Amino acid sequence: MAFRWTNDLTRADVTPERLFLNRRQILGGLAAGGIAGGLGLRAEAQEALEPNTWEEITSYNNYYEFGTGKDDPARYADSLVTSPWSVTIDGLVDRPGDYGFAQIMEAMTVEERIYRFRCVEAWSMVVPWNGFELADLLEMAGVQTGARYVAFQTANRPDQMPGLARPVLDWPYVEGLRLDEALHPLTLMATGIYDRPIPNQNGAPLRLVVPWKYGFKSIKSIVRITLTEDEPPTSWNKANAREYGFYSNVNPEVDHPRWSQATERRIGGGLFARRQPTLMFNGYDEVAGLYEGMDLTENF
Ligand SMILES: Nc1nc2c(c(=O)[nH]1)N[C@H]1C(S)=C(S)[C@@H](COP(=O)(O)O)O[C@H]1N2
Ligand SMILES: [Mo]
Repeated sequence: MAFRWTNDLTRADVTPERLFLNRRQILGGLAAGGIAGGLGLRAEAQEALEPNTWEEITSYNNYYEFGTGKDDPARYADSLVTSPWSVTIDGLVDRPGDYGFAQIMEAMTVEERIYRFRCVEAWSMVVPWNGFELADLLEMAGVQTGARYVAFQTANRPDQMPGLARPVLDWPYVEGLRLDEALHPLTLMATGIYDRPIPNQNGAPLRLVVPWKYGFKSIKSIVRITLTEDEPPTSWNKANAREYGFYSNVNPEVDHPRWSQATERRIGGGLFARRQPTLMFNGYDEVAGLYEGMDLTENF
């Protein structure tokens, strides 16, 4: 008689997918918060931080220097030459100059930061960045008293960036932060994703990541950082000041003039996934103190 395999497990025995996906976090929670915290609320609270896949993070991008389609950067950004690379740090600093990428990496401590990422277009991801705190880089250059803002600029290379042929934005792409925002420990200079060098379409070799602000503040492929006394111009604000403010903090209560910001579509969630609620400061409540006393409807 031939051996006949029988399935001794039923669907009821399958580990609930949610718990399976979060087993690392649950174990982490057990260590940090005890049994109750580990198995209950903690697993629920950390569920949202399960990172997107490498494929999702590197194939659905905004990087208009390579075109405005979501798949244009993945297709065309290979042409960007990222080595050698240097960042000019100037303005109100003690040690202005060109800092080579290797020189920067030697001086900085790279760590992993798993951050929520919320685009102003109302989609979101969770990205496991590798990077160092912008504050450490600024300290290397020596911020002078009188500096109140930090201006950033992306590479401007028409021969390597086909999107620059079209006047979609006033090139080069520029961004800015108030100095206290720039010095906040959450503010990252990302150099990697999933422990691999950051791909060109995500802003190689180094880009800003400000997780409590809309994605367009997180400027890519930075070649210049300037400490200034006055608020610097920013690309999307220049393009449409009514729709894009200087602050651009994630705020579910302040809608974009053309769409709601109350909810977001999580990339990779599937076609029929429910939109999830957008969190104030994208869930990073620790930055609230930076905006105390400010009207965030006016300073959007
Ligand atoms: N230089 C430059 N930086 C940029 C952009 C851009 O077009 N050019 N797009 C911004 C926008 S709108 C978003 S949402 C994020 C997207 O980052 P990602 O492609 O790594 O997800 O990059 C931001 N940084
Ligand atoms: Mo964006």
